[in-house]
Amino acid sequence: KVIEREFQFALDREQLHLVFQPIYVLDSGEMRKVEALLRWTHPVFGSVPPAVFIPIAEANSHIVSVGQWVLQEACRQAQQWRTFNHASLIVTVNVSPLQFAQPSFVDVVREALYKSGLSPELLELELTEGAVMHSLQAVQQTLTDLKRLGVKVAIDDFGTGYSSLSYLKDLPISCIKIDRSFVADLGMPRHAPQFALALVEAIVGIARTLDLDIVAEGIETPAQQSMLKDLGCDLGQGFLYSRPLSAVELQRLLQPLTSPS
Ligand code: G
Ligand code: G
Ligand code: MN
Ligand code: NA
Repeated sequence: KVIEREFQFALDREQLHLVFQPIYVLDSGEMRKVEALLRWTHPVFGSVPPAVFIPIAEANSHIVSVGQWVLQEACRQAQQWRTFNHASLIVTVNVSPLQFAQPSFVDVVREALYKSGLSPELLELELTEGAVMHSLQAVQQTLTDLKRLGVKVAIDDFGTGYSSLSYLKDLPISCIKIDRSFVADLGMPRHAPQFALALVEAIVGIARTLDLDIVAEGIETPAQQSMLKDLGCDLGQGFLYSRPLSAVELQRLLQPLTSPS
């Protein structure tokens, strides 16, 4: 209850900020994307995890205005990196089901791009299966409008929802993110690694056929990395490579040769 009330003020009181976790091409080590992740630092409670405040903000609709801010801030930051270094780094932004269902959603995305000057193909929206399956007909129109705008769409936490797989071929999406629970099971004898292997193999096969990017989330060990590479997964994200970084830390990673100021 207190958390709920306090979160209403978090944006106005400038208690929210974004961190960015790199996503790498597994073969070359090139940084291809960064995922923007929301953080809330309360003056008394300290750092409140998104797993706590996102569901609250979703329940009271506050996520809609906060989500708009996240989009604008992520686009602004991505454009800033682009102007003085990395030309083709894609920023990915998590979009909550409620935010995605707003009739104004595509306009909000368009405005974030316009205000920041970011090129649409450098923005990718991460949607969960739940958001996509919620109202398939409305979703189809929104996804078509986003595609026309030039923005990419990824399915986040893939494999954890209850959806049929056939929607993948009917919807204009560009990327599948394999949920980190399956990555965690790889190479862990007590966690049904056979099933995780078969599942990742199947997802990679589907993604290949549909010409989608495939990102494995939550890679923590070299063993997981090498299994995922062998399975044909192109992109990876996780603590093995980098935790989520502040904008300044990420910028340093992008410009290792710049002299200190
Ligand atoms: O950053 P962390 O791994 O703690 O994120 C926990 C959860 O919060 C994840 O499911 C993530 O997708 C979600 N999350 C993080 N940032 C955002 C955001 O900006 N918007 C929405 N809707 N969810 C987010
Ligand atoms: O639901 P979503 O996939 O958006 O969740 C992203 C969250 O996953 C972020 O909060 C991030 O901190 C977390 N995360 C990123 N890499 C790893 C990892 O290697 N292991 C674990 N356990 N969590 C990770
Ligand atoms: Mn995500
Ligand atoms: Na994710």
